[in-house]
Amino acid sequence: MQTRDTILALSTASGPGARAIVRLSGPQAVTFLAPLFESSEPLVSGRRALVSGQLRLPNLAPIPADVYLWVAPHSYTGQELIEIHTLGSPPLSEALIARLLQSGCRAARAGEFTLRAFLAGKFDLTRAEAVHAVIEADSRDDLKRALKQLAGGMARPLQELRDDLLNLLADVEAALDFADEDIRFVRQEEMLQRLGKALAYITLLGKQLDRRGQSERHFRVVLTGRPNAGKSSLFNALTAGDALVSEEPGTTRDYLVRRIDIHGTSIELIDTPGWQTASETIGTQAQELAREQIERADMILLCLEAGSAIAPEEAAMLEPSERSVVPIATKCDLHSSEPSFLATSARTGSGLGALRALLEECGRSRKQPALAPSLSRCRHHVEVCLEQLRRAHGIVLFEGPPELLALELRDALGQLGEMVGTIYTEDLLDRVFSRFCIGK
Ligand SMILES: Nc1nc2c(ncn2[C@@H]2O[C@H](COP(=O)(O)OP(=O)(O)OP(=O)(O)O)[C@@H](O)[C@H]2O)c(=O)[nH]1
Ligand SMILES: [Mg+2]
Repeated sequence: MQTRDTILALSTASGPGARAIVRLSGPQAVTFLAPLFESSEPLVSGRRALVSGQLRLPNLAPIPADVYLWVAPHSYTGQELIEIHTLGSPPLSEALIARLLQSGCRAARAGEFTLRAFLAGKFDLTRAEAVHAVIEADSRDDLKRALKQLAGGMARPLQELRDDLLNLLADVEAALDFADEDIRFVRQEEMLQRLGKALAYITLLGKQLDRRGQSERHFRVVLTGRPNAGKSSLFNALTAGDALVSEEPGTTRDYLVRRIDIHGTSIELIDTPGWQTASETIGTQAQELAREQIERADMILLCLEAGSAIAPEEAAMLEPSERSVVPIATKCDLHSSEPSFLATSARTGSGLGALRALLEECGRSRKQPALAPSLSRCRHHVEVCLEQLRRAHGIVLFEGPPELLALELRDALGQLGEMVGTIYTEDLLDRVFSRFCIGK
């Protein structure tokens, strides 16, 4: 993996903007920038520097710029790293990049800055993927999860597990070396106990990954609207559920979740209490929980009773926004006039086919959450590792050959290594880092 050349990329979005940032990473970053940059202060002073000055580019007047510099190995990439912050003008960025390329920089490939950080041992693969997920997150939920992973959610406990297994392997191998002398380094009971601990741990890890993955897999659709709008009836009709329904407004107090499958598309449907101004504590709590559900939803079905005028809070929800809000006319069997929204009746079942088709379509075309590839990659390693540890456990239990035990332990460690990226192949790195955009 080539890291000796100096790479560069525009790391702000291309096009006009307030500021443009050009990043350089590599052993010659300062050498390449120095001839183009004039300042009264020296470029390199200490581990980190911010220097203001002017860019001197051929046939252009001096352009004000701020240069941030991190000295190796104290930077994101572990190399000399420079960020040139200047005016956000596309012809200017192009001229600057062209000049730097001429002097010998190379254009960075997608994710190459983060790849260098990884290769410099700045973080492990699961964190690299988390960086990608943070950049790509397009919902608050996605972002929260990605930030959690970035904070080292997986790396540290995995490290502990690897240390335990490495110690175990070392003991088994030591015993192999002295096999002729019939010395027992670790008693069978202790070995079983240590393996049991590792097994419990990796099982737990698998569960955690599952839980994280679960909310990623389903398309979350929340039913909301005024009290008595017919939300629970629609929920029951779509899920064959048994949510309470009555003519009393305020029937639903707590939200309800049911999973449905429409031609292979998994949808999580959530019934919520009607909007209320109730001041009782339980009502307020329930409203708070419902709001949370709405915030986490991929799609909101706003239930509007056919024939009743649109209330201001309903109109507000229908205003264009980032959220996907779909108005649904309910109880259409009670009204003969043609509603302007998707007309449904929980009682007669009319319009439910169209609603299901809409849910299926939206659920299917939904963008993959940013962490999904990382999760499924980790899941695979966890499963294989679990299988190997089970076999190792069996070998100890039935006093099988220690050579085989060492082999299983080594393979299990290999899986963990691949998961965090201490053992990696170029192919894997390519797959992970090519998902990044250029400049990251
Ligand atoms: N005729 C007819 N009545 C309906 C239909 N859907 C719901 N209703 C009636 O409308 C009333 C309220 O229905 P719910 O499903 O409980 O309404 P909700 O929006 O869940 O109400 P809250 O939970 O109180 O906010 C009940 O009496 C239902 O029987 C429908 O499609 N047709
Ligand atoms: Mg209800």
